[in-house]
Amino acid sequence: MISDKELTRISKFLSFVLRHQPAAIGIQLDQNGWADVNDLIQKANAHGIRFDRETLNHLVATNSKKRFAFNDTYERIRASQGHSFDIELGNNSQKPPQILFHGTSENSVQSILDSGLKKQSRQYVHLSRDSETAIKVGQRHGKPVVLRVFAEEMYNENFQFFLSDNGVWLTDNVPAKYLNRYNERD
Ligand code: HQG
Repeated sequence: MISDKELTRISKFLSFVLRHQPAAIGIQLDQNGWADVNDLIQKANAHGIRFDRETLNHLVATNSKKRFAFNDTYERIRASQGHSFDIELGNNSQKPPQILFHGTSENSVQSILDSGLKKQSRQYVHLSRDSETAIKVGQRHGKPVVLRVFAEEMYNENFQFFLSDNGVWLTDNVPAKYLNRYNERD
């Protein structure tokens, strides 16, 4: 049985090639972000990341954030969000909840409150429905801070929102006027 540590290593590798650098192992993604599963396995193995189809199925099914998805025929795989290049995820714009959350670090807060949330190196700004998720996201960058985004108001003012297959809300940018610092006691 494969260890959790090894699964995490493969998951990080898949995030790297399916979201950011497919060319690093010589695979190609189509405009919707899909890679051929057999090609992915073969080229990953050739680059020293060894796993088989069974392990990949297990990883996709058990991944904590459901980061990856197969197509209907299980011949192709893609990352559900998080890309650093433009792909068509095929999710239609939809009305978000009134409030969404963004987790960041104390170091970035002032800049965000001044200039808004920017997508930085990714295709979208990532938002969550609940503040707990935002805390976890923020912790990746340092002392976590949660920001509240007035998503419905943005939507009513013609900003687009997309819901990824794994439940992450995506939007292009959040101007500072639609943001404030969230305090659980509010
Ligand atoms: C910050 C993980 C200064 C922003 C997570 C964030 C998520 C600014 C950082 C997903 C700024 C970008 C994405 C501004 C934004 N000034 N800093 N104006 N605007 N920032 O990693 O949202 O585990 O690209 O606050 O769970 O942290 O990989 O984005 O701190 O869903 O599946 O710039 O990645 O998912 O950092 O995380 P990131 P993120 P996975």
